[in-house]
Amino acid sequence: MGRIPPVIIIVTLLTAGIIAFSLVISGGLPQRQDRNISPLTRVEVRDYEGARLSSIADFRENSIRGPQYLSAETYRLEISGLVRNPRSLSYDEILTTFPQFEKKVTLFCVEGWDVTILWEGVRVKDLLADAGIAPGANTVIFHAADGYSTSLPLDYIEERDILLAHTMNRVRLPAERGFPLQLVAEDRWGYKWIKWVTRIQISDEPSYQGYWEQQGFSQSGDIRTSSFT
Ligand SMILES: Nc1nc2c(c(=O)[nH]1)N[C@H]1C(S)=C(S)[C@@H](COP(=O)(O)O)O[C@H]1N2
Ligand SMILES: [Mo]
Repeated sequence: MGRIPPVIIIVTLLTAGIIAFSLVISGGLPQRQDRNISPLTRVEVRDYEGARLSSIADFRENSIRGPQYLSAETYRLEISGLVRNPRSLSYDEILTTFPQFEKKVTLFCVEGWDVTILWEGVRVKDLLADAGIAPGANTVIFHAADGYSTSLPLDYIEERDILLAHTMNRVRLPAERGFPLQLVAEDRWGYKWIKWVTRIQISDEPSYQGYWEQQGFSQSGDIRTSSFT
C-alpha cells in the first residue's frame, strides 16, 4: 500500500478543524438545553388520608377591612395580660422553637359555606405555657391587625389543642387567608377563626365581646348551636 499523499492529510485535518470550529461557535452538537426548572414552590395538597380537601381558593373574602399585608420580618406576636412573662415572638421563633402540629379541620361560616383544610401550626397552649399563665385566667382574647378580635375559653383552647396555623394544605398562609397566623377554632363558627393575629391576651373576663359577638353573634360560637344568641 502506498503512502497517503501529504496534501490529503492536510486537507482532511483542515476540514476537520473547520467543522470543529463551526460546531463550537454555533453552540456545538445538539445537546440537552439548560431547562428552566424553577424550584418547586410548595404546591397545595388536595387529598389527605383518603379524603378530599378544599382549596385555599374556596374561601370567600369577607373580612371587615379586607386583606391585611403583614411582613414576616417585622411581625411580632404579643402575649400579654394574665401571664407571668409577657412575650413578643417573631415569625421565625414561632416556626422554629415550638412543637409543630397538623390536623384536618373544617371551617363553617355563618353564611352557609365551609372549607376543609389541612392546617399546620403551633398549639396556643404551648405559647401560653411559655409565657406562664397567671392564676385567675379563664379566657383567651385574640386581637388582629385589622382591629378584629374574638375570645374563647382557656379550657377549650387547652383541652382541644387549638392551633394557630401558619400553613394550610402544606402552603404558607397567603395574606388573604390571614398571614402569618389564623386560629383554627374547630367546632366554632368561622368568626372565631381570627386571621392576622397580632396579640393574645389572657384574661379573667369570659364576657369579653369581640367584633361579631358585639353585633349579636353567639359568645360561644359553638357550631352545634345557632350562631345568634
Ligand atoms: N382579622 C379577621 N379575622 C377574621 C375575619 C375578619 O374580618 N378579620 N373574619 C372571620 C370570618 S367571619 C370568617 S368566616 C373567617 C373566614 O376566613 P376567610 O375570610 O379567609 O374566608 O375568617 C374570620 N377571621
Ligand atoms: Mo364568617
